[in-house]
Amino acid sequence: MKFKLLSAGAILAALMAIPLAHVGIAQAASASLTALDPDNDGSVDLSEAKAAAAKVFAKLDPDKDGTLDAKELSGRVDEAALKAADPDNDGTLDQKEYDAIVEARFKAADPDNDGTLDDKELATDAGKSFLSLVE
Ligand SMILES: [Ca+2]
Ligand SMILES: [Ca+2]
Ligand SMILES: [Ca+2]
Ligand SMILES: [Ca+2]
Repeated sequence: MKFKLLSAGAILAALMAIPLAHVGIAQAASASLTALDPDNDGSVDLSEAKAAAAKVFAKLDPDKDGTLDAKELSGRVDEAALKAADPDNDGTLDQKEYDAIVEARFKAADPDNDGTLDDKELATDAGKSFLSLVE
């Protein structure tokens, strides 16, 4: 009888551990990753990054002229990076130019080169510099 009670307790503990384990996994993913990972596979691929970048681009472009000037970029891209990313040299980034920086920073943040960024990669300096463009 005592043994049965213990087993019931053990089963109960096991049952309770399952949802707790799930919560643990959910909490392990950063808010940044969760927001950038609509397919919920635990990493950001380039198409998810570009979709997020397009949303940020629209948000940063209140005058809707299709380009971001230094003011609209508000520190997300510093002067040197803006120059480097602005081959037509008009002092602003259009969506294509913005995408190109996003892609370059995505690749820089992906040292294992598997085409996705996991939470660990997002937490690096390169990962943060990528995040500054997509959130
Ligand atoms: Ca994903
Ligand atoms: Ca604009
Ligand atoms: Ca330009
Ligand atoms: Ca990776």
